[in-house]
Amino acid sequence: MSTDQQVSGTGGASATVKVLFSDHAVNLLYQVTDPTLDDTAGNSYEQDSVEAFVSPTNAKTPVFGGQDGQFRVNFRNKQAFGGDAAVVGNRLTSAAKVVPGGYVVEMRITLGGKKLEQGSTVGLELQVNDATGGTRTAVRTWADPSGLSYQDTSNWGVAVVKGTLAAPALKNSTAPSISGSGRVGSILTSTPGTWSEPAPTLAYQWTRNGKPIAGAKDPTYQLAGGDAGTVIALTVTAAKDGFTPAAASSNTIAVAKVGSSTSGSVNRPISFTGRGIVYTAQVRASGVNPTGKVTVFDSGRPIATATLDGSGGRVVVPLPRLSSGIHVLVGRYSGSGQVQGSIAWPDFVFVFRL
Ligand SMILES: [Ca+2]
Repeated sequence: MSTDQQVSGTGGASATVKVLFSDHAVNLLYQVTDPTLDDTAGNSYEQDSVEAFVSPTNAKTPVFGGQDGQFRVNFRNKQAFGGDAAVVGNRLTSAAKVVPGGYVVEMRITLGGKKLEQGSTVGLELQVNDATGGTRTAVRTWADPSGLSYQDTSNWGVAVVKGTLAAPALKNSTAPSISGSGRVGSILTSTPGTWSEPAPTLAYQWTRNGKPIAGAKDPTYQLAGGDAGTVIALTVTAAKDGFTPAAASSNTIAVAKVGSSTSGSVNRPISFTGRGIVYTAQVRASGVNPTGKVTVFDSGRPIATATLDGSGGRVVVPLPRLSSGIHVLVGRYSGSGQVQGSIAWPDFVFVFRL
């Protein structure tokens, strides 16, 4: 675009301007033709400078609304603002460079949270101030011939977004981390890591063996029985308006198996050869339903095995026919991926010959 509207003076400095919209900002590149550069005036608008007038809402009001701003940058990159400084004062990033026959200015102006998409309209005016000998001798604009752009937005031009806009992605700078003892019942704590943009909105999801744990969405996590013998980690997702969200995962913590206790006894302490005997074992593990096998040893020799069905740790082990005499029976639980093994106290059965 070019500053073809002569607002005051005759001829004078002019600019061609490239306008590029990114997801939540307008980016401007002014190439100014002005062979004699002057910034001796006290008023910044009387120095050789370019201006952008930006109305994210494009409301065309006769006075500035809260989101409307005037952004001025002189050929030495000195900035000045018009509008509500508390709203627009931190929206401008600029650079300037003197080149043969004039100067170049880059501006990036964010739009106060307005998210652009194809077809979005933004109120926009572009201006060049030409200074000579300490006074402003010419003003040229892109669209507004009124000379009132600094107070009346209704004659500003309109920029229409063409094409599609790709939101820049947030990036993780420092990975999240988790710490804790890794014992069932203890609490894991976390730090969320750091991200490429300040103050993103963070979402937490704890994982067990790489899969999300239902409802575990807080910065801390108390290890439950079901976590025993698994690997826990945390995924943090950072989001911010105008950016594509990003996720990063923490270190992992291996959760120790829970301990168990086993008790067991025969159904009759005195029996006879040829009569059936069963050994009933009870395996207990805090917070975990034990699975695995119980093997019954007779004076150190394995004689029968049964598998826990996962319904509370109780299992009945039918024993083979026992010879006459005293038998010392011990049930041994083999443990599982989540539970450590354990051994019952001995139980005795006296078998008499019939
Ligand atoms: Ca000049």
